[in-house]
Amino acid sequence: MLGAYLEGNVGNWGDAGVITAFPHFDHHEPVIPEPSPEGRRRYRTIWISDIHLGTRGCNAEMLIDFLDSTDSETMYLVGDIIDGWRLKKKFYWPPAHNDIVWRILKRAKRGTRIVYIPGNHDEMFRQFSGLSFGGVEIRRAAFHETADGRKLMVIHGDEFDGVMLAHRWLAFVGDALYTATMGLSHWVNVVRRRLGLPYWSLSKMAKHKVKNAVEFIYRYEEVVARAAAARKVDGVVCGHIHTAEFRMFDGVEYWNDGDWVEGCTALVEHFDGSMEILHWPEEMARRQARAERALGEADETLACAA
Ligand SMILES: [Mn+2]
Repeated sequence: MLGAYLEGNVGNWGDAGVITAFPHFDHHEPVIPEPSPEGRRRYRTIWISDIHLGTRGCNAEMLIDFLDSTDSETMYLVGDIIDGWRLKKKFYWPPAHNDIVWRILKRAKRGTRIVYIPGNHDEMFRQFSGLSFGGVEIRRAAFHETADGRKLMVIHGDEFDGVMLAHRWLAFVGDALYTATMGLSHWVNVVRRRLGLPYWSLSKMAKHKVKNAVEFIYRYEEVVARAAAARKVDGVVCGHIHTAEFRMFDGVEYWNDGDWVEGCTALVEHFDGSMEILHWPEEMARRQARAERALGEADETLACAA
């Protein structure tokens, strides 16, 4: 079903919300060739979310590197995989985005259990909950049992936007607005001075709002963890707010797998049930450093031999 995009049916899909074609991915080859799956780091479980395929923000190359370096028995796609909202407005689909869909379907074919929990940006797929396409199970939510027997609820996380609505916009107040506000502050004070009014710090107010955004994230994490506790699970895995994190709230684990727009993070479960957040840019940098070191050592050996 994801493939419907790739066959030029996006117009139909976007307008009617109906998928009309299911192309055969077997006949396609990725633009970025996939290396042999041998030698990949194996995990029991991988959680990734907030990929936002179909937007410029998506860090496709880094995600491809991640997918080509890891493998797992189960993989959860925790929502906002495809950005239907943005695609409806403007079609953007570079070959690398195809490659990601290709790799996910290929994994399913190789035997990885893939569970896709649509988020709010790909909510059009929620209507297919309970169905399976190309080996990808679509679910509204999932319950995952770790190797050491903890029960985790897996959801995208936008379910709590309603509860948080009052402060929702604050989460999106970032540095850009803060910087703009600083500029504006100058002109506001020019006018105020002319009117004989005292100095007023707009940036101070903005700073307060950004601090609220930080508080918002913390509050969000707590709300999600409490909802998990109410369902008598040991923890929750979600995405949505693009902030990879682990926290404990009264003995309930809160895990957020982050995103592939800024942070480029994934959550993994090792075979003993322990969990870890992987920061892929750092993993790539470490690998690069190792390769350079190995190259340096090889040069030295050559120099000694000569
Ligand atoms: Mn979301």
